[in-house]
Formats: sequence, structure tokens, C-alpha cells
Amino acid sequence: MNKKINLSKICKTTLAVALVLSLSIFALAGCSSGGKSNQAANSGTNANSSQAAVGNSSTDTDADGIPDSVEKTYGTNPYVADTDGDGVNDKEDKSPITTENLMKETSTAQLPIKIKDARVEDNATADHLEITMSNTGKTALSEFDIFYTITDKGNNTQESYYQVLSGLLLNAGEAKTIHFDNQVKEAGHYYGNMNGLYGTSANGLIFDIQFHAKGYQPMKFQVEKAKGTAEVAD
Ligand SMILES: [Ca+2]
Ligand SMILES: [Ca+2]
Ligand SMILES: [Ca+2]
Repeated sequence: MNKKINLSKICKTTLAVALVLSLSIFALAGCSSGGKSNQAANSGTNANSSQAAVGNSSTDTDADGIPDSVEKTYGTNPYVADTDGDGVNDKEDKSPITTENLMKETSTAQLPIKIKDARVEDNATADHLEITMSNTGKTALSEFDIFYTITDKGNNTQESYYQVLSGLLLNAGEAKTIHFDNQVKEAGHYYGNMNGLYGTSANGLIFDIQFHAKGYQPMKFQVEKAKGTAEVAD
């Protein structure tokens, strides 16, 4: 009798342990699979965000810490980290499209340059600042830089940019055309901020330009863009 009772107790205990074990395993399996599905859901979300990032919103072409799409909103250039050329990158610059003139020159000698054509519209491609010049002197000119202020004729908003024109050399008698269109892999092409007034205003613009080569006084000239001809920044 005692043996039967003991056996019965053992059986009940074994069954209870088995039940607890089964429930535990079931619960663990459930947790595990739930965890996996959560992970799958999370990684799915991450994958979607990454795809979205690669597709557009987080692309940062110039690696200045501001995505291209945000540069468009800020009005800064997505192709260059320092849009106005003052040495402070767009992300840190409190006035990223306004700089003082950084030309350093004490010479008062007249720059032997003839501006043959200067335009910001009616270009062969999309509207951009384009300057054709010739060296009327007897020696080569180099170490050029440019400073220009753009004024919106509609609301008097102003922007200003400074750029060292790397690689520009003009031999005696030679003529060259330079472009500010961001196609900087080609010789004679420099940055131009299409997200600024340059590419967004339809009010008409005045470009006040100072052009300089080392050893000569900067020369000044003006180019106008007619009302209603702004290109879409792209
Ligand atoms: Ca950027
Ligand atoms: Ca930028
Ligand atoms: Ca800057």
C-alpha cells in the first residue's frame, strides 16, 4: 500500500515536473520566436531606412554633415562643404552664404585682363555664372581668386561668395572661359550655389564681381540676370 502511494506520488510528481518543463520549453520557444520576429521586424525597418537613405534623404555628397536635401532647404551648396568660401564649413557657419572679401592684395597695378563676355543666363547649358576673358598683357597670369555679391532685385536679399580659382593660368594673349556650375572635374569649372539666389530667385539678380590675379589690383564688373529666368536648382 505504501509502495502504491509512493508510486502514485512519484507519478504525480513526475507528471507535474514534465508539465512544468513542457510549459517552460513552450514559453521559451514562444519567447524565442517572438524575439526573432521582433528582430526581423526591426531589421526590416532598418533595411527600409537604409534604402530610403541611399535613395535620397540622407545622402551627403560633400560630407559636411548636412544631407543634400537639407542643404536645399538651408540654401547651401550640396557639392561643397564651405559654400561661401570663408573657411568655415556649412554646418558650423552661422552665415553660410555670406562672406567678407578675402582677397589679399596691396598692388595697385591694373590687371591686364579684358572681359570679353560675362553672363548668368543664356548659357549653352543651365543658367550659371560664366566669364570669358583674355590676357592682354605680356606675361602669364596666375593665382586667381574671385569675390562676388549677388543682390536680388526684388527684395534686396544679398549673398556673397569667395573662391580661389585653383588651376587657372592665363598665358599672354590667351583667352579662356570659366564656369561656376559645380562641374569641378573639368578644367575651368568651379562651384556655384544653385540652392541660393543664383538658382532659386526669379526676381532678377545683380552680380557685383571682383576678379583678381596675384600682383594686380582686383578688377570690378557687374553682370545682371533678367527677371523670371531662374533655373530650378538640381
Ligand atoms: Ca552636405
Ligand atoms: Ca555643403
Ligand atoms: Ca562657410
